[in-house]
Amino acid sequence: MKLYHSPKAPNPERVTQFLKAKGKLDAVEIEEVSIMKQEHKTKEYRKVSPFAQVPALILDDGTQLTESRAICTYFEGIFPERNLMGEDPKEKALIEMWDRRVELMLFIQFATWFRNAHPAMAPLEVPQLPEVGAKAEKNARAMAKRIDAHLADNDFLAAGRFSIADITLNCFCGFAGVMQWKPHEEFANIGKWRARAKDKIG
Ligand SMILES: N[C@@H](CCC(=O)N[C@@H](CS)C(=O)NCC(=O)O)C(=O)O
Repeated sequence: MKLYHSPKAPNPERVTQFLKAKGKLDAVEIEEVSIMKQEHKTKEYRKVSPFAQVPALILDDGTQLTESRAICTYFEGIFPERNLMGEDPKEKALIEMWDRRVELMLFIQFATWFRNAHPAMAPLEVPQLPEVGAKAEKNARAMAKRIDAHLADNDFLAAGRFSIADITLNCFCGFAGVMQWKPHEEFANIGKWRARAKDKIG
């Protein structure tokens, strides 16, 4: 099994932090792909990931898996300890609910802002649309505020314990720095939560 990874890119980081939290990072062969050098757009890499995205996981039988959450679901199945996606139907649903909220309402909004506003993204986002970026920034900031309010009464995002939802939010906090935004410094509850989450990832 081989994992194609781009260090510092948030979706690949979601998978490696997930493995790290399980103590299984060393169990997987990792090959690095440079997005900035556009290595993910080569003919060779498109055989691994037809949509030219990172991460991608190739199983020993040749099965291709992309989408960071789907790859995490696979790892949750083969490395059940520590459980990060829920033990019972209620936990599974709560964790998925928060993970999707973070991904769709914060992470993707932020990525849309970044891709449409940052000069380094110009070769990848053609054309860049400043108005789209501005709208997405507003959405991301509003969602960060809602998450901060939720964390005022909760140590972790979902089900009263550390889960993939916290990993997704932790990756987001690191990624936000590309726009000089530090939600964990701007929002006190996110800041306290992040210290707890980092402790669990190791
Ligand atoms: N929904 C996908 C998104 C994957 C994705 O967008 N990966 C980024 C890196 S964080 C990428 O490959 N970007 C290359 C590009 O946009 O050209 C997932 O969760 O894995």
